[in-house]
Amino acid sequence: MRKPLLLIAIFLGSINVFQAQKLDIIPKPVQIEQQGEVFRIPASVRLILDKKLQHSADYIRGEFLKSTGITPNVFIGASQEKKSIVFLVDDTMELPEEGYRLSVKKEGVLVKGKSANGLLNGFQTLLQICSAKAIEKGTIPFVTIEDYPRFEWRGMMLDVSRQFFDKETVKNYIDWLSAHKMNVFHWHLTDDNGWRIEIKSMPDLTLKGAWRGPGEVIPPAYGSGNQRYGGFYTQEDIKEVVAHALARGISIMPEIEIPGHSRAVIGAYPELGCVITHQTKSVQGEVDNVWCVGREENYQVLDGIIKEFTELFPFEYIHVAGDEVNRATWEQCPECQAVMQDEGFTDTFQLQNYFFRRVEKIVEKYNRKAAGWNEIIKGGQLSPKTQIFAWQGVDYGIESAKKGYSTIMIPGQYTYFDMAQSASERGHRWAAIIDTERVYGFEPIPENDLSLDEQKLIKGVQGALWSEYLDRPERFMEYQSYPRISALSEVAWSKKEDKDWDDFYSRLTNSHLQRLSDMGIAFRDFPPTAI
Ligand code: TNX
Repeated sequence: MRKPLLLIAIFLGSINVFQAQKLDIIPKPVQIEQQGEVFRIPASVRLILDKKLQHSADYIRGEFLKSTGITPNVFIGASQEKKSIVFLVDDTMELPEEGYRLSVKKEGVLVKGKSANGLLNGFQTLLQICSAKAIEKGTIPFVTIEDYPRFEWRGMMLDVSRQFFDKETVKNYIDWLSAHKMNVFHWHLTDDNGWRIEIKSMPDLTLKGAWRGPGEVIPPAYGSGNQRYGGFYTQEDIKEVVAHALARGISIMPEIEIPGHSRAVIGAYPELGCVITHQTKSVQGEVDNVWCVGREENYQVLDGIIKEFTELFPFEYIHVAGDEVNRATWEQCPECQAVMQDEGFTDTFQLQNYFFRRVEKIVEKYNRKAAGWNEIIKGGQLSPKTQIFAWQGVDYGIESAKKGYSTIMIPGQYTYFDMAQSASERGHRWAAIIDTERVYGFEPIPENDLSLDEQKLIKGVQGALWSEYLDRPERFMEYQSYPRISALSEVAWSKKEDKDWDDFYSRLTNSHLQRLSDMGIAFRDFPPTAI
């Protein structure tokens, strides 16, 4: 008697699984149930947005039209009218902050979340459902979804110093992140090869420091030939991009590269560097690229720069770098040596720690927290609020968490998208050759090496696109980013136990690559479209 029932159950179960896969959502939601029927979107559909989502109204209207071909009538406020699509904040819901529930029924579509960003995540899922290959345009299958992220920090960094990307390109980049439910854009705004943000109190940072090549203070670099090359964002541009990101649920963490990687700054304001006779080179072969940390006036200058950053960026973190500092410079600098003697330091990592303790104080004075690359945990304690970005490898993230710091895993070996994707492709190779499957296989929590409390300090995961090798038309940046960021988004969002490369690959190739194409992304195809 029981066997047939069991068989029917297995049969129905497999239909359900089959249907769920047809929606091809990336990153994969936590729970999804389909009912088989569809909601037909009326031509005059009403989209009713909670007032907490007002800042996203234009964005939502535009994206809905692109995905469905239907222009919605958008209303702000609360209403449960039939056949409409309703987005409602309910802060009493038992769901993580950025989670959402989505239901599509005969009566209409309801997206509920605890926060505006939760609703935006639900909106991205809705857009993906509407654009899945198996779905008839203008319809939405009946479905119930409950979904929330695994990690609260799901970031991506773009280096706009080595190559400059204009503000429209950056805005597009942010749109694509948002489509993958990523929530932090880490904007690497300064480096040896160009300072890209207008600072009113120090105009030469951009007048001089944003340009390289003949006649400029920064030598030509990374394939830009002998042409004058450069560009920067005005403060108005920055405000525009920050608002654009906010409407898409993305926070922007700006980065100021200090005290190393500062050739552009020191070219523009030589007095900020150390006065030394024997130059040594940084890892990337630069000279004169380190701030003098022994000169008192430099801390006032930094205070002024950080102040302007905090006026432009509302996010809680300011990234103050600290990677690959050519500390040998400080060994020859009398002012740095004087500080070392006064403080009783025996090595330059202690001097680096002294510098960052002072920078943290400035950042915290403006009610923000500092973030930095993993080298800054050397040489002494930091403020417990400071957040560490473990780029040199998972072991560095383990060390950071063991020391009690909030840690973001961004290991070069898995999430550096400037690395080549196969042996024959362009890109850096120092960390690894990284194809999409390798990114997908990355596990950010090294369970065997950390206690449960330490594991909680792994706040999230991030990718990085350094741009030394992006010296080709802009679209090369897209080729390096996608679909590797699609894989990263699933590492960051979906449950560990739900990860399955074959299943991801089928969702990717079945529907998602087409979505990337529709967004205008010149992604790397399978097999690669060679470069
Ligand atoms: C190391 S990652 C750097 C960057 C380079 C990158 C190239 C990090 C914090 N520093 O300056 O662009 O390698 O892969």
